[in-house]
This record gives sequence, C-alpha cells and structure tokens, in this order.
Amino acid sequence: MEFIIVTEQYYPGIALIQLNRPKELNALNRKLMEEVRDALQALDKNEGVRVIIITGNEQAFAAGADIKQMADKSAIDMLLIDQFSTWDQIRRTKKPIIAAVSGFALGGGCEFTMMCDMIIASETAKFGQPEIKIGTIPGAGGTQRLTKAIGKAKAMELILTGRFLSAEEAHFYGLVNKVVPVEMLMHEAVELAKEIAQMSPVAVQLAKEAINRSFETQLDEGLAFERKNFYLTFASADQKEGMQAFIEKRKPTYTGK
Ligand code: DAK
Repeated sequence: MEFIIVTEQYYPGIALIQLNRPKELNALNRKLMEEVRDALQALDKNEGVRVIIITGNEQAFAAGADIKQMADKSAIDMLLIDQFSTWDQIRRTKKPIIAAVSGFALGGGCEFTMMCDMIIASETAKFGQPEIKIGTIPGAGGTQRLTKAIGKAKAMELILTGRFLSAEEAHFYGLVNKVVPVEMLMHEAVELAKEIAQMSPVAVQLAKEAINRSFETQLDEGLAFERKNFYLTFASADQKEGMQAFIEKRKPTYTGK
C-alpha cells in the first residue's frame, strides 16, 4: 500500500484505514482509491473485524479527487477510466464504516465521507463541494447525498458557490454525528465503533443494508405511497370528524376509526 496505512486491529474488532498522502492534502488519486477498495474488501471478509474507521490527518481528510490527474482528461478518457467502479465497491462494504474527519473534506473527499455510514468530525473539519470553482460539478454522489443529508436549500448554496460548511454547521444540518476537539477525534470514533462492535454482526449488517435502502427509493415511488395513504385517510371516521369540526368551529372528537 503506497497511499494508505491499514491497521487491522486498531482496537479489538476495530480496523483503521488512514489516508496517507499528506503533502497533497490526501488528494484522492486513482491508486489511493483502489487501495481503499482493496483494503475494505479484505476487512469485510476478515471475521475479526466488526467496524472500520477511515481517517486522514489533522490538515485534511481529503481535499478532493486529484485535480492534477483529471485536468487534461477528455469525457471519453473519464468514461474509459471508469473510476465509478472503484468508488461503487466502497459503498458496497457490508461492515459499518465511521469517517473520522479533521481539516478539509472537499469535493470527492466530502463525497467519500458521505459514502461512509457515520461521521465524527473534529472542530477543525470543513466540508464542501467546491467543484463549481474549477468548472465542474460533484461526480461521486455529492448532488444526491449532500442534498439528502442537509436539505435542498443548503446543498444548493454549497454546491453552487463552493462555500465550505464548518464542523459546527455540518452538525447542525445533520451531516455529521458529533463534533469533538481534535485530540478527541480518534477516541470518539473508537467509542462509537466499540458500541457497535458489541452488537450482533449479522443484525448490524442487515440494519445497515436496510437503512441504505431508504436512499434508493425514488421520489416518484415515495410520492405514490404517500398519495395512497392520503386517500386512505378519507376512509376514516376521524377525517370526516376532523374536517366537520373545523367547519363547525368546534374541537374534534377522534375515535381512531
Ligand atoms: N488535487 C490535487 N492536488 C491538490 C488538491 C486536489 N484536490 N488539493 C490540494 N492539492 C495540493 C495542492 O496542489 C498543493 O500541492 P503543491 O502545490 O504543494 O504541489 C498541496 O496539495 C497543498 O495545497 P494548497 O497549497 O492549495 O493548500 P492551502 O492550505 O493553501 O489550500 C485547499 C487548501 C484545500 C483550500 C486548496 O488546496 C484547494 O482548494 N484544493 C482543491 C479543493 C477542490 O477543488 N476539491 C475538489 C476537486 S474535484 C469521481 C469521483 C470524485 C470526483 C469526481 C469524479 N468519479 C468516481 C468519476 C471528485 C472531484 C473532485 O473532488
């Protein structure tokens, strides 16, 4: 491994992957991402590992995909390189992944943290999708996952301006689980991992799978489901009572029928 450091038993049952290209702020070149994919596949098969933590260093989790590696590529080059297959493998990891983030998590770095299952951030963490500033847009799920995580208005603002979100704001908007002082980052990530590691690994895997499923339902499907339930309320006595009470300017009496 050239660009990552893997510690299989960082703590009993807990593996650690550290992104290790510090001079380039852990810019995610293709080799680094392939190494991450290979490490995750091996850890997924390793029965001694229950939870995986991925971290960077104090300056950066990752400042994005490697711009220097992409700059002169054509659309067809990008298509043929097909980095998506590597990134897709990462999100197929069955075991829970906690991202422990300090410093920059930008562009592909931010998208990488969102492909993890939970995020513990240090007070110095900065999240953002600044691709717009270099003439492109997020390519590894940023427009979808960030929008789902923090809502349309804020995601629009971040993606269209390239502004960063502080750790505090990221917590406020629900992007991260917890914000801690830098020196507590790994401790906090391990505490969370330890708790999960005590649970049935089968149940943890199935729960992770089920939660991720909720992101795969299309809006149309969700709206159709909502609509059927909306119609169904019109089969209830309570809907009749509620609307009649409104018209008669009185308090409704519901029977639950
Ligand atoms: N790529 C390559 N090198 C980078 C880099 C990056 N994303 N970010 C930083 N570096 C390098 C800098 O070039 C510099 O190298 P030297 O000049 O020393 O050789 C070194 O790291 C230190 O950076 P700075 O000197 O710029 O440090 P500062 O503290 O002044 O600034 C910064 C820190 C994070 C604000 C700044 O470095 C910055 O703006 N970086 C770029 C952030 C960015 O635009 N990120 C988005 C990149 S586009 C896909 C998957 C993913 C993606 C696309 C497709 N597929 C699966 C197909 C994702 C795309 C992106 O992420």
